Amino acid sequence: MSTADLSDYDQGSVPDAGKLRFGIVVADWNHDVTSSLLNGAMLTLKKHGATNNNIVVKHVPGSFELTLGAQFLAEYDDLDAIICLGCVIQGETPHFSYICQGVTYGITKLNLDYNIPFIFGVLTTLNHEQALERAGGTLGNKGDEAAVTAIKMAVLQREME
Ligand code: DLZ
Repeated sequence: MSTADLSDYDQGSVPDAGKLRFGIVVADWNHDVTSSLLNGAMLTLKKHGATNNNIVVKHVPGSFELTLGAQFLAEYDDLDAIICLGCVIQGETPHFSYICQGVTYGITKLNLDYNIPFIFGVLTTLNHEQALERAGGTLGNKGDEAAVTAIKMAVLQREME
């Protein structure tokens, strides 16, 4: 059993996000879970200084489409970091594994092909309950964690430019 809170980060260590522009691409599959991830990410970005005007949100059908959705954002907008939010829940067939592999590989490739961070905010769980626990439930919110990671990586990129 897991006890880690995904939202348990050192608030003081998060840089100011006031001058940064973020993209969020969110999958509509398991909408109850992904809308909570989106809510967590938005609140966390804003808590650290980002404004609504500097956050672009786009929806895609499923987690498999996150990679291309994120690439569209990178190509057509001027962003400092892109957060990918989705939730893949294991079913009775190997479909789960293929979607997880596809989106993991896709987001990794985007990170290496573009010079901005693409954040992996995808829950991969055995059931719906585990997903809810990690989307604003007892184990925190992976959307918060993704937002903090986006801020830190965007600032790192700017520092090293
Ligand atoms: C098809 C499918 C299935 C079975 N399960 C999920 C899931 O748990 N989470 C998710 O984000 N998407 C799922 N999808 C949809 C795929 O991601 C994708 O949208 C379709 O295969 C079409 O490319």
